[in-house]
Amino acid sequence: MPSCRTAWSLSSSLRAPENEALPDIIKGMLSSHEPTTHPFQTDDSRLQPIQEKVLAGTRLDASDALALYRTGDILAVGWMANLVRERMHGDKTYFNVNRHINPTNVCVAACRLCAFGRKKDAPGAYTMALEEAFETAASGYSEAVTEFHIVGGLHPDLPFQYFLDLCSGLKQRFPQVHVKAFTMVEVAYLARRAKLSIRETLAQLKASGVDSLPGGGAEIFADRVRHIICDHKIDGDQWLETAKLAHQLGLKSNATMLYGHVENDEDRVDHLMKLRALQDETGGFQTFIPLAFHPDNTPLQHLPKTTGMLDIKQIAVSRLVLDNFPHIKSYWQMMTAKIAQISLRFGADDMDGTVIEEKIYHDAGATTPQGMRRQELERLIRAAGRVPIERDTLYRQVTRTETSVTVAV
Ligand code: V47
Repeated sequence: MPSCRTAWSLSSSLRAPENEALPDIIKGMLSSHEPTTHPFQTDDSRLQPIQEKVLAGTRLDASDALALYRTGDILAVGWMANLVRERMHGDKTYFNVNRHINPTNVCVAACRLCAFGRKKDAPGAYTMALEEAFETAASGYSEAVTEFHIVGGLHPDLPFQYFLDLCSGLKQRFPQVHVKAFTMVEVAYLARRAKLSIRETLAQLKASGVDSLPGGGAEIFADRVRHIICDHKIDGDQWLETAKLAHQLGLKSNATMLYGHVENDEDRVDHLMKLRALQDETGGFQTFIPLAFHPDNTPLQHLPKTTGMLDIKQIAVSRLVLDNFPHIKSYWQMMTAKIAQISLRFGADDMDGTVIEEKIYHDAGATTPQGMRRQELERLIRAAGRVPIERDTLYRQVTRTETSVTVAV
């Protein structure tokens, strides 16, 4: 076990690096917030060179990322991630008022990671008629939502037109609401079924009202892992290529990583590095969301659940490695509100939203509530010593009065 004890304190020359090493997308975000200046100590000498890089704003490499996963010193990793988080966002912590809509759970993929998908004739299979999806969109909390988050199964019979009509119908009825819809996996499947190129499929979705894409379906890019957890999905390269095409068409997207199943540290590092490389190219990712695997009711239910230690560490490593991603989200539905709140001091700057109705994690045994009110999200953020900022999907500040919702542009 490494035994060198190092005292960490920020000299003023290191505290405000010239930002030369930071990517352009991030430079504009650097906050005037004064980062933590108290000394910090670690017994793990592997973290010393990483600390120096973080202080200087130098990019971490794959071996640094591995060392971060392998250290037990979660406080040291968290301290560094928090420093980066405060450089970028100060105390600001984002959340949004959104509604999830899952139009169908019918899915041909039968991924071992999933408890949500059903075969067409299986008990519990459902597909919403368009009117039903519109009613779902309108139901729930009376507060005006700013985002519909739409994902579903890979349905073998629903025509592409259903998805175009779903988005254009939502835009007609709720013109002010941002439509964040369809994972890269769904887009690739729709393209195949409609016999269109992925670019043309994305262009038609955009024309019908899709404003951006969620980050799901990325799982873990490594083939070895994908063969075990989701062998009928597009592979990692196809996921990345679809994201690249979306970004080229001007559609922002998020990216996820499903962790805590059969992947190892190297697989996680590989996943982060591939996302970072694509972001260098396109700048189209807004937010990274690590998703903890929930094994209940899946074919992998013999696997243990993730621990709090891994959940927090995953947030912190993501913040440190993905230096070109503006935001790291701790999705409270998946992490629990308590862990998500703590993660706001370990690198996360976003907690996601009100959600209202969540199916994917609850089918897999999640015990979190289905939704959370805006006031409760704000309370959790304030109790973490942070400043809650309601945002829209594009991270513009939302201001509410009794009668209006205004987005700063
Ligand atoms: O792609 C499925 C994951 C994802 C399980 O972009 C599971 O803002 C854990 O991507 N245990 C869908 N995870 C959810 C998603 C998401 C969530 C919140 C915000 C955003 C965003 C995106 O859920 C799937 C898959 O990776 N998933 N089953 C499971 N048993």
